[in-house]
Amino acid sequence: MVDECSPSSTRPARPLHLTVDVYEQLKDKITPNGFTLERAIQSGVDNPDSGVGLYAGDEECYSVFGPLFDAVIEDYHGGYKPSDKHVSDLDAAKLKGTVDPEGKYVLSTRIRVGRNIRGLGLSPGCSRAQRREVESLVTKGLANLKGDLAGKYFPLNGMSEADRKQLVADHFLFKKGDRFLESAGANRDWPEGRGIFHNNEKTFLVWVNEEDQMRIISMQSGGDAKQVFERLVRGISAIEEQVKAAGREFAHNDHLGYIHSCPTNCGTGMRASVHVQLPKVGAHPNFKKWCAKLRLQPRGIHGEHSESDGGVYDLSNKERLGKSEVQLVQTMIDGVNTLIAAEKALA
Ligand code: ADP
Ligand code: CIR
Repeated sequence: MVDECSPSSTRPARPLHLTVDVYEQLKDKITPNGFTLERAIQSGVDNPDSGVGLYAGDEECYSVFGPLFDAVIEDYHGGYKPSDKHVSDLDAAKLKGTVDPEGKYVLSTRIRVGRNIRGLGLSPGCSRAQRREVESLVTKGLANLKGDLAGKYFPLNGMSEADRKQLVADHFLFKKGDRFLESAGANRDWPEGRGIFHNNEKTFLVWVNEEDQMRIISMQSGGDAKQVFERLVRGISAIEEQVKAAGREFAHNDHLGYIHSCPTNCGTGMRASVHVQLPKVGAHPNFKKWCAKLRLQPRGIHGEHSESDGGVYDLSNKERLGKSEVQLVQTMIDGVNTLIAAEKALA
């Protein structure tokens, strides 16, 4: 059932999925890991300006609270139905073209995916012991990576404030979760169990125990999305091998793809972004409309909920579920090139 929230001055009307019926049906249910409906909706209750307002504390939330998660997923992911199947495709050779071939507009390209390990709680619902187990398992695996993927793990606990700030300013490291993640319970015991792994060049990075247990990231200067994707795919596969060697597996199913704490990330968990200079297009009153039409999500250059700086925007694929990784990187490449053409036309 879908009703309309009453419009307020601070937020647009949008479908309400937590109806009285759904609440009554789910309010006393609990997952095997002990996660409740109350905890899943806490972020949305505390933050009425949430875009989604729902988090999973474990993989089972998606089935135990299915009537709510299914409705939110169908709404966010463009009509994705409970019977739909998600197909992954990580073949970098299929990508066509590159972003900004003239090299005039794109400053850098970054592609990240999220991964979580089956049986260990997601960030809003994991125990302290589970979080430590994730850190130990993941960092042991990362220590075995070879070649250009080899690097070092830097725990947040004990990192100097100057180093931390520099890594954040250089777009490599996450900040403490925002008010949405705080209410969701994802910041508990901060900074314990969290950290960042990176190779020497800082082109391959893994965030440990942030919003998801792992955020696997490939990034570099310029617009060679194919090279960034190719490195990411090798990284994912090397990490999966390590996870399997430890007798574990990624949380995944044929319907939701890779399971994430936020239902917006299910499927590929992938965000392929560029930092791109578009001062004229970005200032145009139709900018957001154009992005929506091109299936792009604009962000500021200091991460989600930040503002643009000097006409530079973070543009990425908006969708993550029901389309493959290759399709979504291609959406980003094609959409950004369209906006670069518009920028030239406005000049
Ligand atoms: P996520 O992509 O992991 O959902 P954020 O939007 O918060 O999270 O971005 C995390 C960090 O990555 C921020 O510092 C952001 O500026 C940086 N970032 C995102 N895209 C790019 C890019 N194309 N080039 C350089 N840094 C980027
Ligand atoms: C919201 O509902 O607005 C926040 N919980 C964030 C939703 C987007 N999810 C995300 O960036 N992972």
